[in-house]
Amino acid sequence: MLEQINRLLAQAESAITAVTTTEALEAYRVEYLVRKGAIASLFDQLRSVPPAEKPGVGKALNELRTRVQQLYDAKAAELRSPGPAAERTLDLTLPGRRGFTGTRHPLTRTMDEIISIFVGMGFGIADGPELEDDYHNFEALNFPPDHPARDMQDTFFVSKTALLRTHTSPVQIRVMKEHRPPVRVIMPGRVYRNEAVSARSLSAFYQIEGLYVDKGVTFSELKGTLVAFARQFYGRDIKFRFVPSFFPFTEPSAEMYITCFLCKGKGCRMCKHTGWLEVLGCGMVDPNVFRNVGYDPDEVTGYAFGMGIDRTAALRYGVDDLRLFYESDIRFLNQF
Ligand code: 2NL
Repeated sequence: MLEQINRLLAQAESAITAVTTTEALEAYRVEYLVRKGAIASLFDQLRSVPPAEKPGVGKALNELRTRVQQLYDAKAAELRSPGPAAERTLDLTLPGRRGFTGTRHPLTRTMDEIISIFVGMGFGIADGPELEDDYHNFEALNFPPDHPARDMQDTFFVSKTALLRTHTSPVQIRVMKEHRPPVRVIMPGRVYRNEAVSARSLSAFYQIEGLYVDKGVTFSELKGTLVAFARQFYGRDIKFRFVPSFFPFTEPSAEMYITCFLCKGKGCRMCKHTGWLEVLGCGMVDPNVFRNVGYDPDEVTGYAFGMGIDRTAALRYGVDDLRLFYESDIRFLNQF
């Protein structure tokens, strides 16, 4: 009898380890613990045990019942607890959840794209300080002493002599002072203007300028390069025109326009009903600028151009307020 009890105990202990569902647990209970179960039937046999052995067998039977009940209770608690429960409900056939990855800011994308187009044409990249002096930001660039841009109203002065650069052109002055021609570089960077912030103008924004100086550089090359750029950036089939303009540092100077890609030239809000969009300013480097950096204007010529990245990105993506680029509103940024 004691042997039978031990065999049943070993069987019950091994069987509980195979139980992983509430259904299997219920079958376990029915096998061992109910009134007609395996343990109850051993209790029934207690009647035929010789009286001298009864106390010992009875004790062993009680221990068996207690032990199997404990195994059952522990398994029931385990199946109710969240750990194994979660495992049981893990559905490996469900499609995976897409992880969150960030994207580049629209201004960064625009900047990178413009840079890569010019790098592809053989331009190098240069940068320089954002804190400049009057000489590099104005004087060397042929701004007359009384030019309005030199006024506190238009430029952020940090001290009597230090100012926040209003364009990236001072970098070109530094590059030309350090290197003999040929020079072919673009200068991307942040610039500052003391202006009221509005949908159309910011007090801090990004600009990219380009400069090519060598013997015999012509206005035709300027046009060819900028048209090639605009076709890559805005599309193969754009139409363009160059309109005379003025900058202190170039002569002659021009602005480049392309046909409005929103209305295809018919006139809309984006092109202010002209059918044309201004995309950049450009010109042949003024001989005075060359003299200021120690180049001989009788020996070399060059062209330069500049465009605002913020304006360019706004045109490209149809954004009607430049301030949106700086508000970090995820609802805006998620669209790019
Ligand atoms: C614009 C127009 C321009 C330049 C920038 C330049 C620089 C040197 C000499 C001559 Cl060192 N020119 N830069 C020339 C023409 C236009 O920018 O609309 N920028 C936002």
